This record gives sequence, C-alpha cells and structure tokens, in this order.
Amino acid sequence: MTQFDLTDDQREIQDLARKFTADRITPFAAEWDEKHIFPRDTIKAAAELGFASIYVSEESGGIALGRLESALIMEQMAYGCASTSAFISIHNMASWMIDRFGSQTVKDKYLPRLVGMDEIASYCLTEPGSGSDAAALKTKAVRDGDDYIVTGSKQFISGAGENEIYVTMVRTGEDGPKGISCLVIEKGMAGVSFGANERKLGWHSQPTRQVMFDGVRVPKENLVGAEGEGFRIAMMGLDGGRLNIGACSLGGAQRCLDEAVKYTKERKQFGTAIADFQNTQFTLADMATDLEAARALLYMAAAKVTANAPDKTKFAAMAKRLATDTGSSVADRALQLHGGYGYLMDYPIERFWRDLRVHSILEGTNQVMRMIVGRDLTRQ
Ligand code: FAD
Ligand code: 2MC
Repeated sequence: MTQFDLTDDQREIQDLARKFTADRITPFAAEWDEKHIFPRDTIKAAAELGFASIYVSEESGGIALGRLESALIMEQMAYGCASTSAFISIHNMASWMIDRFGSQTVKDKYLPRLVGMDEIASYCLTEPGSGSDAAALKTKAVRDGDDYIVTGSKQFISGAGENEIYVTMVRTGEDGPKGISCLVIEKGMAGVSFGANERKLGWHSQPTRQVMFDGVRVPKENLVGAEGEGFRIAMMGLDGGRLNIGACSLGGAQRCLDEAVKYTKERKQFGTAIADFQNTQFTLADMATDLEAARALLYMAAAKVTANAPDKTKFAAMAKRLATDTGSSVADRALQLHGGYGYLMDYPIERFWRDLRVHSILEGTNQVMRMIVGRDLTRQ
C-alpha cells in the first residue's frame, strides 16, 4: 500500500457504489433521459446505502466519510447516469451545511428526514441577476418577531418543485458577502412557488426550476450558522460540491472511454477493426491519460478538503476545472470514435456528452474556477 493507493475501506465503498450503479442506474438511465423521468425510488435506494449523507456526522445519522470517499461514490454512480449522481451530490452538500453549521434545533428538525432521503434538499444561491457574482444576491430576509419574512427569487434550482427542503442564501444585512445568511425554507411554507421546468440540453433525469419567495414566513430557528455567515457557509459547501461534480465528469467520461474501446474493437472499416488504426489508439491513449491525470488531482483535492488544508479551496477549484473540461473532452472524442453512431441515441455517448457539458458551467463556471486559482496565486 502506498500513499497513492485507495485503502481497503475505500475500495469497499467504491465496489458497493459500482454494484448499485450496475443494478439500479445503468440499465435505466437512457429511459430517464429520454422521457425526463426523475427516479425518486432509485435515489431513495441510494440513501439506504448512506449515499445521501456521505459526509454528515454519525451523531446526525450520516455515514461520516471523507470527501475522497464521496468522490468515489459520485464517480461510480455517474458511470451509469451523471445527472442522477450530480443530483444526489447537491443533496449531500445541502445536508452537510445543515449538519456542519446548524444549531442542534435545526439539525434535529431536518436531518432525520434528509439522511434517508425521505425528503430531498436543494441548494439555492443563484438568482436571475447574480450567477457568478453570487455575493450580489438580492433575496431579502427581514426579521419580524420570531420569524424572517423572505422575498425574492432563485434561478436554475436543481430539484426545485420536487424537493421538500431549500437551503437558501438570503440577504439579512449590508450589500456584499457579509450581509448574507443561510436559511432552511420548506416547499410547503405559504408564499413558496416554482417556475416552469426548464427545457435543457442535458440533466434530464432531474428538474430545474425557478423558486419564488413571496413574503414567506420562516421561523428564525431555521437559520444555519449566525447572521452574516451565509456566504462563507455557501462557499464551503461548494468546495465539496465542486469535487463531486468533477467526480461525476470523471465517472461519465470513464464510461465513454470504455464504450469507445469496446466499439472500436468491434467496428470494421477498410477490412480491419477501427481500433487497429494508429489514430484510434493514440486517441484512446490520450483519453485514458487525461482522465487519470484529472482523477489524480481530484483525489488529492478531496483529501485536502477532508483535512481542511489551507489550500483546499484552490485545489477544489483546480480539480473541478480540470475534471469537468477533461470529462467533456473525453466524451467528445468518444463520440468522434463512434462516427455517426455516436450521434444517435442508440448509444450512450451523446447522453454523456450532453450531461457532462453543464459541469463546466454550474457550481461555479470554469472561468470562476480560474479566478479563484488566479487570485490565490497573485495574492500578496
Ligand atoms: P453568468 O455569471 O452570467 O456568466 C456568463 C459568462 O460570463 C460565463 O461564461 C462566465 O464564466 C463569465 N463570467 C462571469 N463573470 C466573469 C468574470 N469575472 N471573469 C470572467 N468570466 C466571467 N444554482 C444554484 O444555486 N443551485 C442549483 O441547484 C443550480 N443548479 C443548476 C442546474 C443547471 C442545469 C444550471 C444550468 C445551472 C444551475 N445553477 C444552480 C446555476 C449555476 O451555478 C450558474 O448558472 C452559474 O454559476 C453561472 O451563472 P450564470 O448562469 O448567471 O452566468
Ligand atoms: N471557504 C470559506 N470562505 C470563503 C470561501 C471558501 N471556499 N470562498 C470565499 N470565502 C470567504 C472569503 O474568505 C471572504 O471572507 P473575508 O472577507 O472574511 O475574507 C468572503 O467569503 C468573500 O469572498 P470573496 O472576496 O472571494 O468574494 P467575491 O464576491 O469576490 O467572489 C466568488 C467570490 C467569485 C469565488 C464566488 O462568488 C463564487 O464562487 N461564484 C460562483 C458562484 C457559484 O459557484 N455558484 C454555484 C451555485 S450552486 C450550483 O450551481 C449547483 C448546481 C448546486
């Protein structure tokens, strides 16, 4: 065993996720995509293995693993369906924020329902007027007795309309990051409504909607952390979320590579398998090399986030950028190696190509990832 190997426990969790994916995700993913089916039963089955509370503490009912274990699970599930794996990742991120920063009251109120995915959590940061510039958000929460009154809207919320719990960044104070707080808002609270399901290129196994808050009365006990800490909490959630999204790209891209190897050995042109052409072998070799390099960085970044290393945010940003760009590039090369068949829905490649594309945009665009790394490099 060297420092570059997974431990026996990590291999065990990886095998568990691999088997779950083969049984419960891979055979159904194409239909979820084509018919826009949200596979709630499968997601609930993942929770029964602990995959809804991967880094939630044991005291709160979670399985209290590290971020590398989380990446391994997300990577395996994405081998079957990157969209569903990423959806489960967002729930993990939101649940962890409640566990890590919430009072005992808010934890007791929500985590028992979230760890088993009896209820599912969304993460609400983005607004119509603030995407990359997240600290400019405007959704307002004003204290009124023992409640906050919340007014505003959130854009592009994964799971919106289906999920029961909305971990929402709101403005309770001054402009900028220091005036932001984190509140848990329930779907059933009066004044919560949802926009139409967005029509998207990919991520069809889950809904994306606007969430509107019209004078929603939220008990003050639903505050996560102190007033003014919401932006930091949101960003710390994303340090882990970005690793998971990167891992979803790696898992999806690995599937594309495996499919490409199989296909090029079977497909014959000019009297020989197309795998015999040097161009094919060089392309496959580069795909595999790029994937391993991105994986190595992502696993290192995950270890840093688990260890709360001082450079964890920079490494998470580097790894998200590289893994998601590499994932899309590997999927694209796999599509090319399939020729015209890669463009058809009869093969899984075009689905991964579509699903992975958004990973370079959400949880912080890859330009924002470069901004985080660049600022760190040039800080005094
Ligand atoms: P903008 O911020 O308007 O960016 C547009 C372009 O400008 C991008 O290329 C960007 O990189 C570039 N840009 C912006 N600022 C700079 C800069 N300073 N320097 C260089 N380039 C810059 N959000 C949530 O909160 N919760 C969710 O569950 C969620 N789910 C999503 C699901 C989907 C399918 C999608 C598409 C988005 C989701 N998002 C979610 C929102 C996502 O995080 C944002 O789309 C993303 O952060 C970018 O914001 P924007 O779309 O407003 O783009
Ligand atoms: N951990 C802890 N604290 C952090 C942090 C992190 N990762 N990142 C920033 N902070 C702190 C930072 O230290 C600072 O605090 P202080 O002033 O006390 O030093 C404060 O937060 C403000 O940080 P910045 O000055 O860096 O804030 P700025 O507004 O310049 O930019 C930026 C921050 C661009 C990195 C942030 O707005 C960002 O990440 N934007 C992208 C938005 C995003 O990722 N959205 C994803 C939505 S979720 C999604 O897409 C899903 C699919 C779920």
